[in-house]
Amino acid sequence: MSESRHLQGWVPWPDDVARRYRAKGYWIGQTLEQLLAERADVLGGRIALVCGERRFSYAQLHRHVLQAANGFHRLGIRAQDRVVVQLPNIAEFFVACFALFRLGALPVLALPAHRQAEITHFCQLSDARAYVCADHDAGFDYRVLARDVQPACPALRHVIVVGDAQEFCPWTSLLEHDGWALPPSPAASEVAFLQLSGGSTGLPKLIPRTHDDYLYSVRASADICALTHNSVYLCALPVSHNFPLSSPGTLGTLYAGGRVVLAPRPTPDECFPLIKRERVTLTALVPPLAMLWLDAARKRDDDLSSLQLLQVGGARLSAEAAARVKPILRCRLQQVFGMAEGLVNYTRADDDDVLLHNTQGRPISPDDEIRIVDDDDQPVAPGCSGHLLTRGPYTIRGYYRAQEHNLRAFTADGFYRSGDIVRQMPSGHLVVEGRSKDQINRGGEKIAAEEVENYLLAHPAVHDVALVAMPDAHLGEKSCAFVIAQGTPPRAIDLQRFLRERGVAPYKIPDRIEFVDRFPKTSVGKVNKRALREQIARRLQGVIPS
Ligand code: AMP
Ligand code: DBH
Repeated sequence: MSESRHLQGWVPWPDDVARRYRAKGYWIGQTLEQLLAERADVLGGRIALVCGERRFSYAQLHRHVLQAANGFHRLGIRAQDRVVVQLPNIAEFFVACFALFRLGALPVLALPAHRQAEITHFCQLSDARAYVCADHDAGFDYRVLARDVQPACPALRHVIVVGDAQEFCPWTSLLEHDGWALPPSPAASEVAFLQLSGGSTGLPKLIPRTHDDYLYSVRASADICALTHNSVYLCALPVSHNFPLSSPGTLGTLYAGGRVVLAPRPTPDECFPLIKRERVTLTALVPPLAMLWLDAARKRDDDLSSLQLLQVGGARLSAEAAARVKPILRCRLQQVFGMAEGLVNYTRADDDDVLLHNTQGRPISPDDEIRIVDDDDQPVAPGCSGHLLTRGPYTIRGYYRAQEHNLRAFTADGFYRSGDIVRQMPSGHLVVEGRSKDQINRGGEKIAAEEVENYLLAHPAVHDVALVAMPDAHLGEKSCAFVIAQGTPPRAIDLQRFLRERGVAPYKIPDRIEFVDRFPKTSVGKVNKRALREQIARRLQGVIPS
């Protein structure tokens, strides 16, 4: 494969490293679509996907994929073109993504919660040629969003809508013809799609994942979780999120020949009946949802007896909550500590309760390199906490089109600076102790403080702002904006409405706004966010009156 075929703006692994990963059998040269094609050949009529009352066999799913690939191709979508895909938990997500994989075009995986600000940014940053969305979901009309996004994105030629397309291109029109004029499949070493980063600076970053590296993490995850063709995976979290997509998630289930069941919402009301009806064997949740399920399971008597494994990750799970999973849900718990940039850690089936309840697992691969360092990038003593740096066969070497940021986010020798503070047990298990990145983890939804601060600074009555995490019993953390006003302070709800009107995803809108005259400063004169976090935490405890 010549260098010039590589996607511009992608940082590949050094050649010798790539050769090693191939020689070790991590990268096997199969694309994501080829995996599905192979499963369709062998498993044909077995059910792959359940979406409401619709059931797709492996063969049917793959037939739709080829039809959609043809449809995208007829629209002019070619290898390496970017297509922003923003779909709820519906079968069309898989059809669209695998069709784009077949063409070598790159889905950009937006979340349903993203709004005009984020979608415009993804389209602009990636020069997306098309945007695929649903007509509406959870009371939100994505066609209105598309109308706002399109004028700001000159490269965007097509808006494809699942459902009532109004003036846009109907999804079903992509599936109309069977003129098989598809170009050759892409190389598995190429970038397959762009995943999203929770980020900590400026605007969200895009994460280029290759077929080779992603499928390795998927296969290895499926093996660690012992998935088989009898596994039934309930996708309760948003389908495009890295956790339910790959750890081992929906893709791991399809790899194993099992069955994926899509839940429209992650609530017990939606999920418990689905678990019973489909005899679900495993699912993945973020900690606040796990708590909600535990409470609900105690109060109701749904038949959840098919459930064998509950995975919890995305944010820190308390040891107390971890200990409640087995007695209440009568299934095993697995903690999962992962990142869309790559590295994923799992507790293992044979871990004792101490490891299971108190650690976030150990890496997938013997070739995941873990470095735990102090503020000067020097290794800490074994067992001490420090910054987690990592490198390995499925961890990226750079964000997409982010040359300058990459200098800070990666070391010169290619380690990703995760921004997590961890310590490692002698067994290799990691304990997540905190975070050095300027991010709020709102129950698994990551908020880059600087991004939201910039939105707020655009308000004429805001002189300066600092966004910090505040403790929350349900979500673990919520966001609090400390604001220095310019002139008469605006009302908090006016600032929140201002962000909403600018099309910022709802989860990023500050949960609380505190007006102050000045910020505490560190010795070098930076805003002391730690002091602000402590201030709001004390206020919430009632130590300082509001
Ligand atoms: P992202 O880079 O947006 O994919 O988010 C990944 C980040 O989520 C990690 O770097 C951690 O900060 C956080 N995270 C994921 N899983 C866990 C977990 N089990 N415990 C604590 N933090 C987690
Ligand atoms: O939070 C995450 O990004 C995450 C959590 C668990 C993840 O990307 C993953 C597993 O793969």
